[in-house]
Amino acid sequence: MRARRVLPVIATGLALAGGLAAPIAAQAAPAGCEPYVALYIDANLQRPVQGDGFCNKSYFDLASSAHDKVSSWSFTGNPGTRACLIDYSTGREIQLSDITIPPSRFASKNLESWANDRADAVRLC
Ligand SMILES: [Ca+2]
Repeated sequence: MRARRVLPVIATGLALAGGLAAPIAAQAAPAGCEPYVALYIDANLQRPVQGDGFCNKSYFDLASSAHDKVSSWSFTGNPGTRACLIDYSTGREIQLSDITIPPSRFASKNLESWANDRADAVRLC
């Protein structure tokens, strides 16, 4: 009876798949790593192209999906924490926007037209 021998193998495979799903979901949860920045290509704050937490760092470069494409961004975490959106132009750092987290623990901004589609990195500032 081959069918009886196959079933435990399928069950083991499902258990492994379930075990892999949990860490991926945990990684995607912004609450685990604050302060947390989300970057959006459009100004409507829908579906971020990149989200990143500052767990053990104070700076990160934007992914290719967000680099020179950001039109709006949001920042969440402890009130008073400040982040700056940065562009590098001919070796100089240009601050495009900044957000200081308010008592509500969340803020978002649309970039002004001169700063649109220029961001290269984010850092705590
Ligand atoms: Ca740039």
